[in-house]
Amino acid sequence: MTTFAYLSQTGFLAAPAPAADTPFAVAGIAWDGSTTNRPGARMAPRAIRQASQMLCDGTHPHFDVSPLGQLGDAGDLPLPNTSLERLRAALPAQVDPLIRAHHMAWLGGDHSITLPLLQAYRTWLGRPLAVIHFDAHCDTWDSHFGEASGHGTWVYEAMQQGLVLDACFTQIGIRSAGERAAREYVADRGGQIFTARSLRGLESPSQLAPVLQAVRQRLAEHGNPPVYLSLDIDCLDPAFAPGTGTPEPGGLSTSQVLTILEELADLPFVGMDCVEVSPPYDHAELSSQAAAHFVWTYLCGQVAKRPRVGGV
Ligand SMILES: [Mn+2]
Repeated sequence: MTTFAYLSQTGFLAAPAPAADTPFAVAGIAWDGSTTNRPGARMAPRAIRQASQMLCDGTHPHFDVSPLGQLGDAGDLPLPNTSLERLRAALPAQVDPLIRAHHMAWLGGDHSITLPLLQAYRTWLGRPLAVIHFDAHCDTWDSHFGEASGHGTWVYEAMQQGLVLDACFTQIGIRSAGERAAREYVADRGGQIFTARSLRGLESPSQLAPVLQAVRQRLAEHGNPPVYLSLDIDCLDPAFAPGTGTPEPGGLSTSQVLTILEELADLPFVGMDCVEVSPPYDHAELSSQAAAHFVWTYLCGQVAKRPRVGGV
């Protein structure tokens, strides 16, 4: 089974297909059937790969490592692309072997892909995960324009399904319109929310130190559980990432996000996704460049601290 999106192309950082023992891998989930506003995220994996070509040898200036040699690109998963139910039904057979073989970075796709990914990690690890969630949107709605599941419901569903540790769920960059019950849902469940407003003017490691410390302390209080990173590109201000489906002005800067990713790289991460890049609405590849830098920074932070979390 193939989709239009399953095309031969150069891998992320020009990495080859992963071998069985390749420590790290990326894979694309080119699905945007749950987008509620501007579509196009199905085209993001190839745009992010294209943007990553500018990273040359991949050596990161902060971590002083390159993931090349330890990284493979498994391409875009061949999946149904018009039915969320069928997409989610088809995902485990492809996702499960990848997360057991490699530390994965998933290239979305809209944000509805994160729920089945968390289900896969929850099953694999046998325990709920901590989550660090960058987003303009809380994604805690219990229905989405008349549908029970979509790209704005996965946080609610993940908590309802026991996939995540509510107290170790951290949201960063939240600012969209929404009723209090949705906006504060994660905090009401015991998690932490750092709104975009609360982060205005905080960019350097020292300025962000209270935020970083709060995240660390919460994880430490719960035995430092495995952490999943879900990074919606619309956490960024549209000035930094115009190419996204539901842009929200007044967002984070690329530097703010990079500071947090760099400073928290030592947390026990088990995987990440970067979602909601919409290339048709991008300008000068700003959004796909930011996404490529975020994924690359995450991977370099993990490469720098090998051996891997969990020993796999
Ligand atoms: Mn969002």
